[in-house]
Amino acid sequence: MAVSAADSSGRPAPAFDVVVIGAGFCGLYMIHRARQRGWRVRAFETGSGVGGTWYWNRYPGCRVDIEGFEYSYSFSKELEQEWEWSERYPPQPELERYCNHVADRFGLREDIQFGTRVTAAHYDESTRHWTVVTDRGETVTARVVVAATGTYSDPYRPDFEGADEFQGLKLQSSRWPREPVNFEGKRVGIIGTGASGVQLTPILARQARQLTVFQRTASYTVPLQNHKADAEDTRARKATYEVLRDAQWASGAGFTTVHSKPVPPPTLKVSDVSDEERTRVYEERWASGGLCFYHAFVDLLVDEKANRTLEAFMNDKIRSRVKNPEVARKLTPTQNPVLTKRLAGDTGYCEAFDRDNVELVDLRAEPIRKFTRTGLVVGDREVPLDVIIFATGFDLGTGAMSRIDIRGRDGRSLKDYWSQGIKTYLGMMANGFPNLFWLFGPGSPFYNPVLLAEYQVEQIERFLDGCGSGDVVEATPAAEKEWSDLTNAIANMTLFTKGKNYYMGDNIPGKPRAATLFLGGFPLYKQTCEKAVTTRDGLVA
Ligand code: N01
Repeated sequence: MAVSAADSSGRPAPAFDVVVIGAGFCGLYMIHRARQRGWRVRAFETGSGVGGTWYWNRYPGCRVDIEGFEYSYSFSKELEQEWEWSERYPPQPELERYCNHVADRFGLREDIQFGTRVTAAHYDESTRHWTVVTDRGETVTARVVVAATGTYSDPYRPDFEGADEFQGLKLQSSRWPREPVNFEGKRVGIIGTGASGVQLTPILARQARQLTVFQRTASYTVPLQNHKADAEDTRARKATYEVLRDAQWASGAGFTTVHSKPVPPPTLKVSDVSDEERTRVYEERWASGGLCFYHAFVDLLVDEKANRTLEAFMNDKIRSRVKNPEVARKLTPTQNPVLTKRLAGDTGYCEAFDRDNVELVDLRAEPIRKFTRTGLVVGDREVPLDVIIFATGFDLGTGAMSRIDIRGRDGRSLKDYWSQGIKTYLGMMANGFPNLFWLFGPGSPFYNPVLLAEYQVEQIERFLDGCGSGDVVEATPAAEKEWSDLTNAIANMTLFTKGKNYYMGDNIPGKPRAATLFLGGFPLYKQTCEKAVTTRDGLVA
């Protein structure tokens, strides 16, 4: 795409070549590339700073559960070498600092308008421009709109009876206040036991007078084995960074390490190895910590028998971590095959329930009936509380984009378009929405979000570079259908469809059940993108 001027057919130039919505990891890289190309870019960010997920999720204990070396940009060798992670799994404040460092180092801040939410984006067929409207009443035009609005960014808070009556403090994990909250002497309740609830629990167990964790579905958790960074290890890893990056790009999900060393993608099925070897592999990965079980064997997410071997291993670990057998029973997941409700990396989660001041409430036995002025009624008892924390998740993928009134050709609303199921081409665009792209959104692969940002931004550039004098790119209905069918067909081959989970949209009442993310692995995604940008078969000419 050429820098905007009046185009060859004499249409006037828009105010910007590209409008970017959001300044998290994805938005920052989009801004950087647009600047490098000489495109006039304007980004709008609701928050007062950069970081996206790492700006909003500032609850105690929040940290990434992919190693910092892997969860960082690869586009600048200088950045890789100069940045120092202080821990194996960096905490939220450090990730936010990293995003600020990137914004300053590459001069991105001047193109970001903070404290501004985009409320609408409408396509005008006659000018082939988008008109973008903000909550400050501004209107700007752009040739291209890129939604970098995040996939875990639209908080979901269930509608509980009487929720407004509660007189204590209500907090949402993903909208945590900037000022520290003092929990000393307080009776605190956490609703939700996904990754956020799992990280909050052990910290609040130490701070609060009484902590009650309200669990509807237990999560499998694996100790992170986090530790402070070691100078010698950091030096060695920086010296071999390229080996790590190659392994990441070749992997299915963009995280590859075991004991902090990259390993190749798995080739063996569980049944290819003896029981002893399988246990050795599981123990090694347990000792390594975190998410590495996702790449232990090729069939863990597609074969129920294989999956059950890991379940049995994990169930034993829960029993070994918790003294009270009744609590261990409640903490043992029964609803979803292991790895399909996302594994949570934890630091002392199970052990926290051995404390006298911590109670686990099984909401399947005692459902939440209502909120009162002074607490929560579960089953036939009231739990008195001073603070209630909602760690109740997100409307994955579609949530953030559907909040914006996005209208494509002929006034087609994106929210309506997706109301019967998600339709995308390569998880980056949709038919009827020319020059609208999104990053790590609906239909995108389940992959390390930082590297995915880099990959998708570069594909968007390639799509735009090949679009000729009309400067418009749009997916054909056939290409969109093919990609969406493939996304759902692959999901149906996996165990993700066997339980209820946010990947299938099950956590949001009324959301049609469909795969929100592409689960076929990054290599297949990349191969399909390469073909798409080379042949351009899937694009409206
Ligand atoms: O959200 P979740 P999250 N009554 O959707 C429960 C990333 N992340 O914020 O399973 C009672 O996982 C719900 O129960 P159920 C990461 O990708 C990463 O914790 O629907 N409970 C569930 O237990 C993660 O997966 C980190 O039955 C209700 C919980 O709320 C993703 O963000 C840290 C309920 C929501 O869990 C989301 O994690 C944090 C109701 N009506 C987040 N409605 C890292 O470590 C919902 N729940 C990097």
